[in-house]
Amino acid sequence: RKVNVAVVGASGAVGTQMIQMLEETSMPLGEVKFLASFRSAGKELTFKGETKVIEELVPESFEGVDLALFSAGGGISAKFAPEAVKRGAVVVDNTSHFRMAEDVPLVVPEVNPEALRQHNGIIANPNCSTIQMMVALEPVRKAFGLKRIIVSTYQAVSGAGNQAIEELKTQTQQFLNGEEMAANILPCGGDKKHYPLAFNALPQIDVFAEEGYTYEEWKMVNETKKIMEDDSIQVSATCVRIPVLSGHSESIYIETEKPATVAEIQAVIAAAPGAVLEDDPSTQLYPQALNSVGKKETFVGRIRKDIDVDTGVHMWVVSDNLLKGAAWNSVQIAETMVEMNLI
Ligand code: 11C
Repeated sequence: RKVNVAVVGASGAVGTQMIQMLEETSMPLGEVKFLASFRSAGKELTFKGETKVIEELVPESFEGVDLALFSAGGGISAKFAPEAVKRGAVVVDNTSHFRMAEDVPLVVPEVNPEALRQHNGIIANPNCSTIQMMVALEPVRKAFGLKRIIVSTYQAVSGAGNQAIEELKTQTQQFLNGEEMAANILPCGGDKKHYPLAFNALPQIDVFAEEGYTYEEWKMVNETKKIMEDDSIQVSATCVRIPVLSGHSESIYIETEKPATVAEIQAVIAAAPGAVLEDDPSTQLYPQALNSVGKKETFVGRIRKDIDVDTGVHMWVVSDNLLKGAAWNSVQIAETMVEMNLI
């Protein structure tokens, strides 16, 4: 059976990659339509060599749609995802709006595909920085148990959208021209102060929340426990934006239940679905943001034991935040659901 698809938010940084992932998907596609709010409706895009006009998003847009991929902000998902479900569509939502709702599965297909069976119409795609950490750590958790995670991220600007990408490019040019850098968006559109990202590192992604952590940091904490189905795992995060266009990098420290050697950790990661081991200090092989762009996998390297803690291990984890972190994970969820006869 062919799957009729609606993409909500096709002109954004994630939406553009969503189109690419749908062009490459193994799912049998029926009609594919692109939807956006009044402002972007009428714009044209190319899908599989054909020109498509972005239609205005209204509740009736979802008549006859089997799969709706949302990536147009939490407010749009809150309003229109239930409308899509009401009309019989399965929604894969890339925003944070439904992620922690009890009746909404939060899925990384390599980690918890069985959670998809509990869906009530909406499946949430986790935050990009959480997804790549899950791909790297699930094989370690399965083999050796996982007590604790301390992660510091080095996140690319594309996670903050197209306007933020443009802001970084402009600031870079301004800096090189000896001009003052204009900052109106980053670190976070929703906060009062703005700082340049070019030639800088900003320890703020999203707004501040409880206990001095930002929402991005809380997402990594809460989503990890939900995806790994274990509230006892201790997680804390520091999320930092750096002047990289795409590819999030993460320095991850873990404490396992059972001690494991570097070779044992390398072996389980090398064998894990979706993960690629790039770890050889003797040839300076390690994951790099630039090399991850356009790839669906999560790259893991710099695996080494902590100097003091017997069960402590450090690693460096990199993935394309717009692909595995967003568009690919969403389409992969849909492909998995088709395979499981859930769409
Ligand atoms: C970033 N992780 O890199 C954010 C973007 O909850 O889906 C994704 C926000 C989200 O800025």
